[in-house]
Amino acid sequence: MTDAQAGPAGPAEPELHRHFDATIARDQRIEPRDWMPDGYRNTLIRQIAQHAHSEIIGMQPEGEWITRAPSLRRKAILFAKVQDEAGHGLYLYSAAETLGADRADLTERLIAGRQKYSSIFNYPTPTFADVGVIGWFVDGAAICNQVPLCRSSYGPYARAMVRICKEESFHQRQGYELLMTMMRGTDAQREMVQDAVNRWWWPSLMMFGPPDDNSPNSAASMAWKIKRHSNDELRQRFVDMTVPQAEKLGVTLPDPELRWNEERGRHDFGTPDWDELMRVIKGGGPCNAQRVERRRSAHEDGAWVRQAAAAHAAKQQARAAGRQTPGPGRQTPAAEQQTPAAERSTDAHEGAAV
Ligand code: FAQ
Repeated sequence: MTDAQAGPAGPAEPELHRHFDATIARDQRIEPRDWMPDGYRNTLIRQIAQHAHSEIIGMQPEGEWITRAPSLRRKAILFAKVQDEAGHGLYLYSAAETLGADRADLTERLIAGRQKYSSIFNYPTPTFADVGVIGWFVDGAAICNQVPLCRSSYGPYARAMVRICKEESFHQRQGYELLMTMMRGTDAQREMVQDAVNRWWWPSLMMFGPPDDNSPNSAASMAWKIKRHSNDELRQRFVDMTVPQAEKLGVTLPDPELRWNEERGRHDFGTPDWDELMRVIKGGGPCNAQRVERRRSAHEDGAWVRQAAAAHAAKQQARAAGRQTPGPGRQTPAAEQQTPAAERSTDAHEGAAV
């Protein structure tokens, strides 16, 4: 950009817009300090916040099994997985903060029902096979959806997704390994796995969102390269990936229309119940009220941790201000310079409590 194009207060908006469009067209990343249109910023905040909320609420269905896991090994694995999900939520809230969102405000919106989270976490987990099927289907669907997000146009979101996807991939394998073990067990265990597969299959297909012809955000999100593939394309990839895994496991996917289509080189499959998806998104799923209420009470229970951390941070700041001209030989201890990390650890605490 030449100086002639930039006014005294910097470049004019049309020029900034052209620069933004050119950056997207070149497949380069938009970073927090770059100019971006309001629509791009708001779409990202909406999607990243929904994604973060999903990770945090998503700790609940499996978390219910931590105290009831059938062995120490399974308990340790499940504990680590649920803890990873807390971490994913925190990376994502941090990514939303780079866009100017306020984390406390996002949490308030979730609790007040003004921001969404994934429909999938509103279904119950009555048996331990549900833990395995969540790993296999839900983390499997998350991988299909999120690996392309590693190439999303917004830098902090794309970078957060790299680590998240590595961990989701591990989660999916642990779910599949758990189910393999159960399938080698008794008839009752095999029935338990099939029952969980029957209950989670259709809700897992709904995770990818409404069909393309009824997805109001897709056109803009794809033009901005926030989303790289359509909802239906990712749903199809998930089906194609999962069918051979189901065969190997020895379970039946509950869809009479599911079959290989030689011509397309892909599977045909039935239509999910889109009315059910809309009902669950609007709060009418089997566990919506319970999930949000649990999140609200965890947030309230964590209030004292946030207050203590804020008081600690204020004390550190006051000390640092009084020490602006340190005497000879007096060094500022490294730990005292890290107040923001101390503040962040309260959120980690709270996430872990969910
Ligand atoms: N549930 O126009 P579209 C995980 C909403 S993380 C609830 O197609 P878009 C890890 C949508 O927000 C799972 N709401 O929207 C884990 C929009 O609402 P609005 C979460 C849904 O954004 C594993 C409206 O419907 N993953 O699983 C759903 O272009 C195991 C219209 O839809 C992400 O968030 C739904 N299923 O596409 C944790 C990935 N579908 O605000 C624990 C990132 C749609 O306009 C255990 N997000 N809606 O009123 C995305 O890729 C996209 O946001 C989509 C939706 C694909 C979810």
